[in-house]
Amino acid sequence: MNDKKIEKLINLEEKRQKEGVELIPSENYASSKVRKVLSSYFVNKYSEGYPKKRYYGGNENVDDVELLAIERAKKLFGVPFANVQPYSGSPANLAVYLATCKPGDVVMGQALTAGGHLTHGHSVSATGIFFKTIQYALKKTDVYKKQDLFDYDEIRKLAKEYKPRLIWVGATAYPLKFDYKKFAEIADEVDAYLASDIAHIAGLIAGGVHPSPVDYVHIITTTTHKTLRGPRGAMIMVTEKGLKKDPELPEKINKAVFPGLQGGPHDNQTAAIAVALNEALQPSFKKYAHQIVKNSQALAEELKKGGLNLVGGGSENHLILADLSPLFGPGCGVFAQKALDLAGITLNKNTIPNEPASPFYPSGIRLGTPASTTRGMKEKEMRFIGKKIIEVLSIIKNYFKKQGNNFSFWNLPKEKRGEFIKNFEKTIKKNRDIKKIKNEIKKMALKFPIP
Ligand code: DSN
Repeated sequence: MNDKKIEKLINLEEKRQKEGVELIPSENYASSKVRKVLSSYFVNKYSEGYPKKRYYGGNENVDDVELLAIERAKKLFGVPFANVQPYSGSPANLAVYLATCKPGDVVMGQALTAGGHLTHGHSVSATGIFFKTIQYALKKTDVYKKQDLFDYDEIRKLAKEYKPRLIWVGATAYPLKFDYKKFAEIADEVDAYLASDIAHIAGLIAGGVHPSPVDYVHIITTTTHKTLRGPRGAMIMVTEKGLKKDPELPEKINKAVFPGLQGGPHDNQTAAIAVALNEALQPSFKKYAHQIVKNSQALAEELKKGGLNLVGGGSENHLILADLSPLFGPGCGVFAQKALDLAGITLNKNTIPNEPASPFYPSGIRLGTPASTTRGMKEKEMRFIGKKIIEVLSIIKNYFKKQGNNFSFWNLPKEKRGEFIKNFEKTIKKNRDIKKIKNEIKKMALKFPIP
């Protein structure tokens, strides 16, 4: 390769991924086979349509690849239908709307600020612009207690009042298991389609460590690159229950994906999805999925020991959501994200239930264990990482202390917040303890190669 600039950036990214600890719960390390297949000759092909029904010639190999991916998806999740063409999660979810609703229909989903996803009906998403969306939140009380945080009475009340045509169950920031049966009872009572977006937990379901929605919902969408550990991409599946409700659902979904929303599928991506699904069908993947949860629980325990308030009292899956407002006041997740980044620990700021600040300046952090578990890290490493996170948080605490007793970031005038964050970063970058932690993290991380 002689594109020096891109080569340099690839090398820097490789170094970052190797030397740091990746805790963003939606990220993972795909296998080298998956990465290799992504750059195979399938990258060159156009194949609008579906296997054996294409608009272009030369698709005999693409057909077989797509059929393999479909068969493997059906086997892994126990469903009668799968479409493996969606470019990623958001287009997959939009295709579900197109297949089941007309513009202006009422749909219902978990609010983004309560851990849902933009495409479950947020007002800035096409799903909230072209459809009337009702959003449900989580319980208002005892959110740090280990309990199912969904308020089913409230969800039922909203469903009965607004009669949605489509209800979403699924989240991007929910640390506990889903009770799909309860959502199904509500959807059935109002005769709605029930779609579960399992993007975050697909690998856990495939590995048998999280209950499957397959018996309860009509449609399942998932990305393929999170816990499922494949390439970026997505799939839409229809269950037996979905076929019973609407035998034409598979055809409607196929039409919604192409020609409704997309053009030519990314065949290199389809081939890599097929590889990842095969990997997920192996017994070793079950072990991996179980270890993700064990690691998440070990990390959660360490963070609790360090005094953090965790939503849901801990973790039952791959993910932890911590409220930092008792430490720093509202709106301060960004400081943890930035300081931890400088220490080689990557996670993201996130809203918490009953968020007191805003989605741009949320009060929490979201972290998880799919990527570190892929590297072979176990409970011991999680406890080490947990300790380092608490150390970084106490460095931030000291910085805040120096701003005076009554200091509150959230109370700063809006135009001053950016400047305050910049100064914080400048100071923290030079902090000796942060540098020391970064070296400790690097030393530990390098013992666990990435694929
Ligand atoms: N960006 C994904 C996540 O981090 O959960 C959702 O689209």
